[in-house]
Amino acid sequence: MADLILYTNPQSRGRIARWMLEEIGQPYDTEIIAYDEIKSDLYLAVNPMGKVPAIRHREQVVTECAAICAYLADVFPEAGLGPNDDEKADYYRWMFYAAGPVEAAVSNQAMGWVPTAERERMLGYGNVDKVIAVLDELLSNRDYVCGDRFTAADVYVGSQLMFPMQFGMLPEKDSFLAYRDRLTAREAYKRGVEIDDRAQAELQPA
Ligand SMILES: N[C@@H](CCC(=O)N[C@@H](CS)C(=O)NCC(=O)O)C(=O)O
Repeated sequence: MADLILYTNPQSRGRIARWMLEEIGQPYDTEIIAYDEIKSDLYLAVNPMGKVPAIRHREQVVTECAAICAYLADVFPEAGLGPNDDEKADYYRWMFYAAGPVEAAVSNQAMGWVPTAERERMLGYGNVDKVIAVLDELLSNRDYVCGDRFTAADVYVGSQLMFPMQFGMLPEKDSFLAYRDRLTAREAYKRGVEIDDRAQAELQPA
């Protein structure tokens, strides 16, 4: 049994953690959690939120995709996916931006909730158009979150952008499409997709 376990469902944000694990290249085991067992006592003991993904590394559990990406980059520095000193500002800034403002703006919009102009200042993201414009400007000026080098921040920021875009929840800006093409060309990304697609087919045989 590996030191590292991924708890996931192939139709979930667990694909983000899977991609990150494939980038890290360490051996790991997978426990597929079906949606009808996600609120079981057994799984709630791993993540009391009853949400996937989670990872267990030795005796410790990490939940939240952004934290999982940052944690793995940190504890496996040999993969070179954490930030160098001069990359830390961008790395943390944009990873937290994607986990906070981007996630909230995209989710609220998908639920059909749009804040009134007076309420925007109470929200961490203001409005969804602003969130998109800031991301567009960032990715129009650089290839990766930290400049010209791929890091764990790209696994997370890229996923927060690619998954909503795939479902029409974010616009297909040129900068987003070019970034997506750079990320999806990665071998680790392709391996992750293949593993999860296979797991999904096994859960729902044709
Ligand atoms: N903030 C969490 C979100 C995790 C999440 O929402 N997972 C969904 C699947 S994408 C889930 O487990 N839903 C099952 C449920 O709530 O019953 C993260 O970033 O990991």
